[in-house]
Formats: sequence, structure tokens, C-alpha cells
Amino acid sequence: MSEAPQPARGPLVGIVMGSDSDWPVMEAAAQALDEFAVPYEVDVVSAHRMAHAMVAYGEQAAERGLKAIIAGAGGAAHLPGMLASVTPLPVIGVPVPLKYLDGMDSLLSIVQMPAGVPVATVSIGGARNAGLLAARILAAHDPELLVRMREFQESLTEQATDKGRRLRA
Ligand code: RP5
Repeated sequence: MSEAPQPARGPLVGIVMGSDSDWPVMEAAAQALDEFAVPYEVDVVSAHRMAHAMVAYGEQAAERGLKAIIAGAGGAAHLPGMLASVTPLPVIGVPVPLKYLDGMDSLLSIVQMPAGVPVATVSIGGARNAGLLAARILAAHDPELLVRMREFQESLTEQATDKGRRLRA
């Protein structure tokens, strides 16, 4: 007897950024999701250069099956906040550091959201944590993923403990 067909597993996380120049920072989010076997999609969705497409992306994300959006941008970094204004999904903002101002402009553009429109902002350049946070959001409703997250946390504890052991030796 043939096995019942499995539903196709589409992307659960959208990783978007204002420009392909953000990718060297943002790819750490993708790597983190790879480590947890979380399916994701990647795209450039510029808030300023393709505003209508950006709104459409945010408006359609939940219906397309995404559970969270990771949005990275630099400078006048309005992408995460604008997406958060048009989607009910959790949005994680990644401030991308550019040539000037050390990423403080990106951070402040993303973190200072008005009440009612939350963006979970990670540190400047903190795309890996953005990926891990998205995995945690999914893990809340995925027992297998929750187990993998606990194992990952235990590995962090072991690594830190080893470092202390080596210093003391
Ligand atoms: C922002 O402008 C992008 O997120 C990027 O960080 C920055 C520069 O973009 P490019 O000029 O490199 O395309 O909107």
C-alpha cells in the first residue's frame, strides 16, 4: 500500500531585506533556520524603492502560510515597521550596519515603533538571533522543534562550561 501523500511544506519564515547589499548580514538568519530545518524564503522587498510590492508582501504573508517575518534594512530602515503595520504576523527587525553611523541609524529606525505596532528588534547585525527567535516562535507550537531548541541551548551551556574549564586548567 502506498503511503498517504504528505502535504508540501512551504516556507514558514520570510526573510526579506531592503537590498541585496544586506545579504552578507542577513544570511546568518537563513543559516540559523537551516540548522533547525525550518523552511524559509528569501527576497528583496524595499520599503522605499518598491513600496507597493512591500505592502503586498506584508498583506499576503499570513495567507501564504508564513508564521513570522524577519526583515533587515539599513539606514532609514523602515521595512520592518512598515511590514508590521500591514501583517498580523510577528515581525523581527534586523538593523543592518552601513558605512556611516555604525548602524545606530538602522537600530533607532527599527526599534522606536509606536504603541500597537510591535517589531521584535535584535541587535545591530544580529541576524543569527533573528533566525533563532523565529525558530523559537515556531517551536512554541512544534514539539519536535522545541526539543531541538532545548538541545541547542544545552550545547551552548556545554560550550560555555568548557571555556571556563579550559581557563581554570
Ligand atoms: C536600505 O538601503 C537597504 O536595506 C540597504 O541597507 C541600504 C542600501 O541599499 P543599496 O544602496 O546597497 O541597494 O534600504
